[in-house]
Amino acid sequence: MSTNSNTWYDPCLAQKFFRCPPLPDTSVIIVFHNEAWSTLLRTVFSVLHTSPAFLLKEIILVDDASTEEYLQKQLEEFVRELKIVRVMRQRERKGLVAARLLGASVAQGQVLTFLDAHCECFHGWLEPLISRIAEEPTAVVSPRIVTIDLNTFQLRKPVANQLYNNRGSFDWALTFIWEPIPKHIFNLRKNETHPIKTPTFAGGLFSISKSYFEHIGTYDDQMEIWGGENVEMSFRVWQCGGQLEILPCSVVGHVFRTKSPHTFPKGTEVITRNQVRLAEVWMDDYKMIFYHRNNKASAMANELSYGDISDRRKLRENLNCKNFSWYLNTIYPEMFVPEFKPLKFGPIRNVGSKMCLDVGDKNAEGRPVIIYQCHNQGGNQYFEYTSNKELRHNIAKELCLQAETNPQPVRMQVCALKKGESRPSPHQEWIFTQENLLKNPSSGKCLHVKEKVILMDDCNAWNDYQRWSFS
Ligand code: UD2
Ligand code: MN
Repeated sequence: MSTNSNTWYDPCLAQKFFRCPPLPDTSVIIVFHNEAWSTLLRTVFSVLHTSPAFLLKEIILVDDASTEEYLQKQLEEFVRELKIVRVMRQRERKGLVAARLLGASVAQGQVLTFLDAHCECFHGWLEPLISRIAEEPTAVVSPRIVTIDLNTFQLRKPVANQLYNNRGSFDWALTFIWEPIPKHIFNLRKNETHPIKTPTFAGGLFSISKSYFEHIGTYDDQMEIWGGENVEMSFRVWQCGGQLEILPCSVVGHVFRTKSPHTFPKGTEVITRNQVRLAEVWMDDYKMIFYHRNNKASAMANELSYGDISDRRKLRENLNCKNFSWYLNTIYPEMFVPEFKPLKFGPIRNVGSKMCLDVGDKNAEGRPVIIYQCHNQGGNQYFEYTSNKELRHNIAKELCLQAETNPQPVRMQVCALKKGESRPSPHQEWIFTQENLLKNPSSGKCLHVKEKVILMDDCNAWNDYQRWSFS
């Protein structure tokens, strides 16, 4: 028996993990590309220092064609002393999926535990993960991830006795995001020892039974470099009968970076390609919601230039996986599903300035909208005119164009109309008039570009700065 030597939460501390029948052991797989020596070794040593020996079979470091000199011979010689640590090389840069698959293919543990190369494991991190898999072999389990400060490299320990309150979500551009656990679910939580079901996972730090990993189709091995594989695996695990969980008693630190440190040998388009592959395999008609928001993805889908996905479709069939609508209704009923066929969607061009309405920033909530060169990429210039006559920008949050009283600029605000309702708040209702004005009926005013500021003004069909086209 091993006790969880976690120090920040009594119920976690009190957990006992029995060795009879013996718990499975695990191979820890850490893939890296040009990772700094200190962060990589910190990850390795923290695993060695915090994992009970009987659970830790080996640590496999998989180098994804790093070019840094110190990661070559020097690294191999250094870890040779550590006995259960070894280095494998992927000669050609292929990305994290291929590297993880290479590690998994030689792993000897019964459980695979993946970690990013800039982590620090906290005492007692491993026992909950392994014992949960022993109890439920179809569970794919993640630790609670805490932040290692990007500048000071300090680990921010969890606040004692505060219940963990995050789970994984995604937006309709298919990026993984965190969200607070909805109140009605949070209120059912008794303590941290219970698994939290999560609609998606961050994808870097998790344990899975090795045989279940193989059963459920490992990864899409055509996904390159970085991105998309976490959302793919999230949908796949749920749709094909598994479960994704966060175990808050298990705590691991991770350095979250603000900018990608990676080079993309074939361009960042590989991320879009990975996303299109996952949308085509798992999302059924809901893929259209993604394509509306990402013109490049939509073009790739039309040109069929995302590679062959027949093996992945076959996998879905062989495993008898449920459809995406089941996933949304059963696993993630809280997810807002935008309209499949809004009345109009795309960029909104102002006739007078020949520029486009733009939310200006990814976090657009509460910000004035701006006018910007039309770029036809979707993103910040994506709007849809819903059947309820709102102008929504809804890639992540559901934001609506809101008429303010002149001289206040017009802003993006959280849409007042919620799932299942049909009348928008008066300030968020818009009519496209025959003269191409955008009119807010409650105030009787029209959307107007005045010296680059967008505000409400008396309607004037002769003023091109009040005329708009939705392409
Ligand atoms: C998150 C995940 C990451 C992965 C990614 C989506 C966490 C904490 N992190 O972003 O694991 O799922 O989303 O793809 O859940 N790497 C390579 N070759 C490459 C690129 C990256 O080996 O071409 C390695 C990299 O050194 C690192 C790991 O893959 O160890 C993940 O990359 P990241 O740390 O840049 O991803 P992150 O944390 O931003
Ligand atoms: Mn990372």
